[in-house]
Amino acid sequence: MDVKNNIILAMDLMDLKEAERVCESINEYIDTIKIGYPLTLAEGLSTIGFFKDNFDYKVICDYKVADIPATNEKIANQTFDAGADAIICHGFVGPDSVDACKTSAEDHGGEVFLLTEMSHPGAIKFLQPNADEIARMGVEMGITNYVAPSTRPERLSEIRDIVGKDAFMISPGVGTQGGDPRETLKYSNGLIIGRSIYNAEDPEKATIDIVDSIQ
Ligand code: NUP
Repeated sequence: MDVKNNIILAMDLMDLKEAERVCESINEYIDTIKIGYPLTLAEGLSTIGFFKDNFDYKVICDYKVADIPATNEKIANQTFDAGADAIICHGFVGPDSVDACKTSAEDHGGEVFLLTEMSHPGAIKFLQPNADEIARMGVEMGITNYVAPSTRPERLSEIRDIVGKDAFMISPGVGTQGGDPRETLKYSNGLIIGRSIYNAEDPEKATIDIVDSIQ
């Protein structure tokens, strides 16, 4: 996936009109948006089509799919049928569950991102001890897109070593959660940024500042 300015907007505002206003103000700097449960549950699955039709964005659905294969397949099919370009799935549920999302993505000409380790402090307890294994599973399964935490550059580096230089890795945790954009891009291909942009007094200025800081 090609991401303009290496920035993916994490749009977790839950009012579509407000989300639209933010997107209008920063439209010239981004071409990829990530939506998750907050906006989807508030405004519906049709938000995917809204961003595609009105902004021509690539839409990554952060549904962290983590169920049995049969249910993962249903979730992923719904997501791609609604127009998503990619879906994020959890790895801890194991290869069969991940494969259901991967197969759905392939059937729809979409992409799957495998979530390895998460960016929040609590991820250290259960996810971090297994994240390398999750990444290795992804490699064995032929997965080429990964999500890994910008809040822990040393872990980003280790996960990059596992998935290899050609894998496409995107990283949440930039800004509000403490991750540094420049440091993150030493290992990662894209920054997932939400609150630092959409909660900023001036989202356009916040975006320009980030773009300038990574030049
Ligand atoms: O490990 C993860 N951490 C994380 O923050 C995996 C995620 N998908 N996210 C998501 O990235 C989170 O749900 C939010 O949508 C975004 C980060 O937003 P912010 O901290 O920049 O506001």
